[in-house]
Amino acid sequence: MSEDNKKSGLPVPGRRALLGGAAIAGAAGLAAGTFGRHDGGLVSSAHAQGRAARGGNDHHVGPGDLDEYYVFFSSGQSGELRIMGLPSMREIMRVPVFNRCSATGWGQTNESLKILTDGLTPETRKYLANRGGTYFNGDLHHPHMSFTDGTYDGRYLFMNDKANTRVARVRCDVMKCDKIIELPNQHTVHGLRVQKYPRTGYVFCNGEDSVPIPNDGKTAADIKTYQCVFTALDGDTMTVAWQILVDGNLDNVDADYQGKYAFSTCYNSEEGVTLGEMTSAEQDWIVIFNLKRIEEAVKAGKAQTIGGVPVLDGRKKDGKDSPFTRYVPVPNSPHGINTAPDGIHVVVNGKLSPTVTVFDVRRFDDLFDDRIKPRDTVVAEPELGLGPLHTAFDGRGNAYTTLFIDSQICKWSIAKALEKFQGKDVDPIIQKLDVHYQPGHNHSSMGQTRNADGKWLLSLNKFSKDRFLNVGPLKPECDQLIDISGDRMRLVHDSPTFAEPHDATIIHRSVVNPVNVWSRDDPMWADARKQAAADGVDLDSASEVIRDGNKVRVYMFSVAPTFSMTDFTVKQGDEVTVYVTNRDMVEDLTHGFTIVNYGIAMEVGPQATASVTFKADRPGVYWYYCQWFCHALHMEMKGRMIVEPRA
Ligand code: K7E
Ligand code: CUA
Repeated sequence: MSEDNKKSGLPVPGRRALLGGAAIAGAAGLAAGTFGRHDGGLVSSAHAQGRAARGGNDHHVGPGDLDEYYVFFSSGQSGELRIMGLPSMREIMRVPVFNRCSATGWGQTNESLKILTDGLTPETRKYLANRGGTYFNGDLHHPHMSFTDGTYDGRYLFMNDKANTRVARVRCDVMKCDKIIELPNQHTVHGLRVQKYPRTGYVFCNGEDSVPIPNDGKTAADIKTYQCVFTALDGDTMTVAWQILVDGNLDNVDADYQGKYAFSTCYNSEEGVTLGEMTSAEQDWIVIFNLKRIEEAVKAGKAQTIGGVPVLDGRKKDGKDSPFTRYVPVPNSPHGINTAPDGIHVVVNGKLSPTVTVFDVRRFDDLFDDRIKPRDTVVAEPELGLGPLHTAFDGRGNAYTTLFIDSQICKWSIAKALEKFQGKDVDPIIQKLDVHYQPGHNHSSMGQTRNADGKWLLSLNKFSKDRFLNVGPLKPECDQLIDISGDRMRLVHDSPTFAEPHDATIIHRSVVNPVNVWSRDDPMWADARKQAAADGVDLDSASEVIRDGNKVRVYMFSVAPTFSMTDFTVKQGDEVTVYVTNRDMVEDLTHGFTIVNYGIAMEVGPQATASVTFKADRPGVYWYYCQWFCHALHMEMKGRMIVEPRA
């Protein structure tokens, strides 16, 4: 029972009556096939009765009120991280990561370029040398917060770039990206989750596509030389701890609550390169990684160094398992893999199979010691509906699985699924709820931790079709908020989002504690501090132009509504670096620095320093101005850059 139900003192429907109704809905769901709308009537009548009568969660957040949860959303091919409030579903902030950002200058400031380029492999650096030094796009799928002792600890968020094989870290104190690393040897990184216990620790990264290692073109046509890689990053240093070669490919990943295992789904055990080949086998598998054995082997020097990182071999040889991995067959093309908050069960979602496969992690020790067979780790395999992709949990023993093809969320009982697998005549399905339409990921509040609180569920739907005003052929996604605090799911809110939130993490606000103002000695502008010291100027108070050959460094500060320099002069062809320090200490007082017709813009947060380097190759007068509204005289917060023509 939820807090709200307890408080309201309303009777909660008996489990027995509920299951009776659910069983009928469930059976109808399976029989009616693909596009049934079994629960529509229930939902709207529930809505009409109103929340008070039902005793559900209140999703209304009034003006000035704060949300109870942060939602950290991915943005898919937009490449950024988004922060929403739940239950209001208001978008609160966007954090540029793999994209470029016009507002903040991400991808243009020296501080962001350092983060975007430092972790690239030498080959990529070479490739990007004449293309601005960094990629312009990213495909951010999976944002996950660091853990301590099985729950979120508020330190970092980690996220993958499927498009350019990178992993980024966002600092939760300032909500800015501080590290990006490209994974060597790997081609794409898709599934990403973190070590839950004892802490993060590792960030687990699935390679999805296979290429030769090294990918230098010598064997490009020979698909037998293609190889898929699994990576464990060290989340503290953002360096590769180890990699391991696997058979097949890798899709999604999760970890246990003991700190012993990570496990990934594989949808291409066929190692095919066309759709037909990839889906031809009746079964694929999950790979289980034995972290302790891998660590010991790396420590004992048994790993090969490839691309500068230690690599072990987790492939089968002549049908025999490696010490590091076990492959467990599951029905065709599994997708999501989700560890339940009970710390015991892991749910693998069938995608092309109407089933989910439930594992008991306590059996993995026996599996690695060869005391049981791979499939002996399976404890349930209920049939839920068409296109199961991802599963969320409420901490009360229920699971919520997205059915992509059926456009539904299926709520089911883990305990009942286990009983059914034992041969008992029970139906694990409790309720099916229509969502609109084609859900991918779904998420419950705190549901990926030990502290799942069973209040809210988000369904991230890939298609919105008719749910919003028509905006042309490109439609938004549709994220739906579902109240799961009662015995039945209740849809309470639709929210459009731009391309394309795959995944989200719903975190109670008590865990997340960002600052309001930067600390002056933040590492973000350590290079600027170093340069200023070398130039003998004080970042906090300097208004100076330092000439160093044809390199010119301009130091200024800002206090609303002025820059400390009304103008500065450089020569055509100079390489100019402008450092702006925001001396305002007031919460929410961000300044900016934009140079007109030079394509230059950056954000300068309160107490922050930001810098940008460019070639002053256009002579003339160019006004610079502050582009973040900061004062009644914000329009007047400007000055002139004078570029003297070369004779
Ligand atoms: Cu879209 Cu998590 Cu990349 Cu499933 S993944 S839907
Ligand atoms: Cu400073 Cu607007």
